[in-house]
Order: sequence, then structure tokens, then C-alpha cells
Amino acid sequence: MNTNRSQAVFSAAQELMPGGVSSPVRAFKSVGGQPIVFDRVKGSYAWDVDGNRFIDYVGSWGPAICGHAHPEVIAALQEALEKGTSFGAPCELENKLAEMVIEAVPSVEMVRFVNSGTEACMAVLRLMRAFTGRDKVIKFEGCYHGHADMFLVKAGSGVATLGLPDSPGVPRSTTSNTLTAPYNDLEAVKELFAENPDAICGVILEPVVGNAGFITPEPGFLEGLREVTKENGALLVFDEVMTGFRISYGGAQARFGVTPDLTTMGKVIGGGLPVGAYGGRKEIMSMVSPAGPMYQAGTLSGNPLAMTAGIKTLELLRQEGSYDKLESTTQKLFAGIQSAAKSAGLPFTGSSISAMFGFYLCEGPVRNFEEAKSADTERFGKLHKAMLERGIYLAPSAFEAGFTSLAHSEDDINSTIKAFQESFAEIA
Ligand code: KE4
Repeated sequence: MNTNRSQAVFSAAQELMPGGVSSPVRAFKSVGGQPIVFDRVKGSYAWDVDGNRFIDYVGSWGPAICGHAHPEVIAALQEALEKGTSFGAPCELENKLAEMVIEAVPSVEMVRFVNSGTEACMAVLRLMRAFTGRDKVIKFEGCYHGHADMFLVKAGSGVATLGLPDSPGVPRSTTSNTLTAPYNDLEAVKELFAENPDAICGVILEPVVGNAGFITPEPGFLEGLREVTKENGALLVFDEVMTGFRISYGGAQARFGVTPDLTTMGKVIGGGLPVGAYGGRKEIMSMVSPAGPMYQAGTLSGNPLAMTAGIKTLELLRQEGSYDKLESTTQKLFAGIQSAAKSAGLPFTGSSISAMFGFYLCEGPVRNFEEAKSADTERFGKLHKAMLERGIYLAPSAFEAGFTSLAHSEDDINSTIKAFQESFAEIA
């Protein structure tokens, strides 16, 4: 596969931007080789600057759930463009997207739009503390809630991918209030509450973990967290930046039937433009400025272009049968991957839920980050390269999840399974 132009563009980029990228995981550091420089995307495909076509299972890390550059999203954006790109003033499109989010997500009675998942998580932690008057927060090892200082403690995603011991530049005073527990370990959470009476504002987690590979909640885990937070006068917060509108139209909370007090969102609700959001019970959200004293602001928050892309994306998703299609596409894909690994005699464990899937090249089960780290990341790097050469673009990290879309066709899935069969045989 000719990647000359990608290599030229990327080596120039490294002189201009740290690591040549705008976000670390894109640099292929943990899988080796050169990043593929994208030229354009459409549906389930990405084309690089050398003209190679890939079936894309990253989907811009989640937003492209209806397929990249969906014609109806593009048309809606073209129309919105004529009216300007940003107002910095209230606009009716914010009402529209807010109504759709409130109507879809069980915990959300009121919502605030921001520009990224990181911003949403930063703000929600400030709100948790403002509402309870308590400073400590519990997160789980391997979960990633954006790059704000307080969350860079045993974080997942790029932090795990690059094996960083958390980040320099984060003062101890900031992270001393961040307590961590292993995912799926309810007893550890109960102990933290017992050791820190009346000091913990709440628990924040990915209800399905997509930033340490793919880890699903064990039966009773989410329900248990709902109970233990209530018992301790603390808040339960689901970070649904990745799972929101992907695990179901109402997110993981609708699928698992556990309603948190607050929810963060992003990715899908922006339809590929920068949008994040946090929302929840009116009683709590009314603390947010200017309704209440908790300050949070943003120049481009709620801008008409991003609102337009989000509205159209959710309109497409709420059409009858969307999630059945996503579920069946992903189940077929995952079953094919699993049997391919088995035929190659490789250690393999994983699963899929709706339009998300993930696997580890190790014996299962993987219930937390410690067990995820026992996966063979070096062999994953070889797999990633072999799949790229066969025109399949997987997340360039063993600690990320895979994403399907409404655009992935039967042929795409069959070609992908065939590529896995050949690649597993090659690396076995
Ligand atoms: P952003 O600030 O990247 O929009 O969102 C942060 C975030 C918060 N919460 C969850 C559950 C997330 O998955 C994310 C971002 N996800 C990563 C992918 N694992 C973004 C990709 C990247 O960092 O380039």
C-alpha cells in the first residue's frame, strides 16, 4: 500500500505540532508505524492522501454514527451556513437540540451545551461539588473523562495508550481529591465512602467503558452504585460522552435502566461538529450560572452550525429501526472477529453492545483496567498494521473501543471479517 504522501505530510506535521497531531491517540504511538493522513470521509469509508480507501471503525471516535458526511447532515449545514457560523447569542436551534436531548435521556430535565466532552466533565464535577459542598470525587481506573487536571488519575484512552504515569503539570493539590477504584468493584467504592464520611460529592463513570478497550458493567454494578451514592448523600454521574445515543437512543442509562443524577454527553450530539453537554435534575442544573452561582461559560457553546449537525443526527437516529440495524451489524461483525480469533488459536476475549465493540488479545474475562493491561498490546500492534494493509481502519490503540455506523454495509462487514481471518492467521 502506497503511503508516501501520508508520510510526507506527517513528517512535516511533526515540525509544526507536538507529535504531529492535534490529539495524542492519533499518532499511532502504541501500534507503531506511520499514521494515515485522511483526505476525506463518506459513509463507512475514509480515503487517505494517497488515495487508499479504508472501512472506518473509529468514526471520528464516535460522532459518525450515521456514517461520515451524511447527505442530510451536510445539506442541513449548508443551509445553516447561509445564516452565519456563530451568534454568541441565544438561538432557537439550542432549544430544539435541548428538547431532543431532554426527551431522549432519562436523567436529563435541563441541559447546558459546551464544546467538548472534556468541558462537559470539568463542568459536571464543579456542579457536583457546588451542589453537595463536598470536594472528593470517585472515578474508576481506566475510565477517561477528558483531559482536565482532576481526571488525569489512572485515566484511560490516550493516557493508557501512551502508558503515561498520569501527567506532569497537574498539581498534587488538584488530584488529592480524586479517589479511584477498580471498575466493577462495588466493595471498593463502599470502602471509600466509609473512609471519607460526608466528604465525597459523587461517583463519575463510563457506564460502559470505551477508554480501556471495552469493559461492560457486571450485573448489579450500576444498580449498586445508584444505591451507595443515594445512601451517602452523593451524586451518581454517567459520563455518556461515548455511550450517549450509541448504546441506545437514551444512552446506557436507558438500556440498563439505571438513572444517574447527572449525565455528560458529546460526540454523537454534535454530529461531527464540536459539541459537549451536561444535564440532569432541574434541582441541580438550576445551580448553573446565570440561573445559579456555579460559573461555566463558552464563546462557541450552542453555536448554530453545531446545533444543526446535532439535531439532524438525532433525527436520523430516532427513525424506526436505527438501533436494530446498529445492533445486528455489530453483532455480526463481532461474532466474525471472535470466530476468526478462535480459528487462529489466539487468546481472545471481548464483546459488543449496540454500535460499540471491543476485544483483547488475552484470555478473558476483562472486568477492570488491571485485567485489560494483561492484553498483548504488541501483538495488537501487528494486528492493526495487518488490518490497515487490508483496508480496515481500527482504533490505533488496544485501549480504545470500535464503533460501527448506520452506513456499514453487509459487504463492509464481510470484507472486515475476511481481513480479520487473514490478519489473525498472520500474527498467530
Ligand atoms: P473530548 O474532550 O475529547 O471531546 O471528550 C473527552 C471524553 C470524555 N468522556 C469520555 C467517555 C470520552 O470517551 C471522551 C473522549 N474520548 C476519546 C476517545 N477514547 C477521544 C479521542 C481523543 O482523545 O482523540
